[in-house]
Amino acid sequence: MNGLSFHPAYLDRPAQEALLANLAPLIKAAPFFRPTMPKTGKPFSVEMTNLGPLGWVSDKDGGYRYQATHPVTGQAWPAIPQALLDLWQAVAHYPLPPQACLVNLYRDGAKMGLHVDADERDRDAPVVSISLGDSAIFRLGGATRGGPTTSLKLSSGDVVVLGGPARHVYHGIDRVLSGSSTLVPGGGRINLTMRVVG
Ligand code: MD6
Ligand code: FE
Repeated sequence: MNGLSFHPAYLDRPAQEALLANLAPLIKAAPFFRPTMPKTGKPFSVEMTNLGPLGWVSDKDGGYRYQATHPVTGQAWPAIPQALLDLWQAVAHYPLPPQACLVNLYRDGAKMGLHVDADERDRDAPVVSISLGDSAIFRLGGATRGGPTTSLKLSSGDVVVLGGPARHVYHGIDRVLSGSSTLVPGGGRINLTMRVVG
C-alpha cells in the first residue's frame, strides 16, 4: 500500500525492555484512563494515556480531541522521551517532531474498531506506530469504509509508518493474541502512536 512502511522487529528485545522501563515512570505520572465514545458515553475496551505537549482524549460530552492535560489528573502530559523522538526522526521522514504520543493499552479482549485518524490539522505528517507485548491483528482498508481490507500481524518491536495515502485509510485492531509475549507486566499489548497534530 502506498505510504505504508512496515519495519518488523525494528526494536530487539533489549530495546523493547529499555523502552518499557523508560515509559514506566511516565505512565505512573499519567496513568491509563478509559476514554468513552462521543454522544453514547460507551467505554472503550482500550485504556489510554499520552506523552507530549498534546494528548488525544475522548468522552461523551467533549468527543474526540487533543488537549494539553490528562483528563483525570488535570496535569500536563509527560514529555516524549528522547528515544522515541529519535525513532520518529529515523523513520518518519518529516521535518517536524511529533506533538503527541498516544499510548494504548490492550488488556484481556480489548480491540479497536476500524477508524481513520482525522483529528489532526496536519494531514500530511505520517503517524508512527510502535507495538510492544502481545501480538495483534491489525486490519487495513482503504479511504472509504466497507471496501476490501487486508490484515497484518503486529508483534512486539514492530514499527509501522502510515504516511501519504495510507495516512488516511481505515484501520483497527481486530484482536490481540493473549499470552503471545512476556514483555508487558500483567500481560497484554501496548501500542504507541506518534503524531504531528498541527
Ligand atoms: C494500535 N493503531 O495499533 C492502533 N493509527 O493499537 C492505530 O490506530 C494507528 O497503528 C494511525 C496510524 C498507525 C496506527
Ligand atoms: Fe489509528
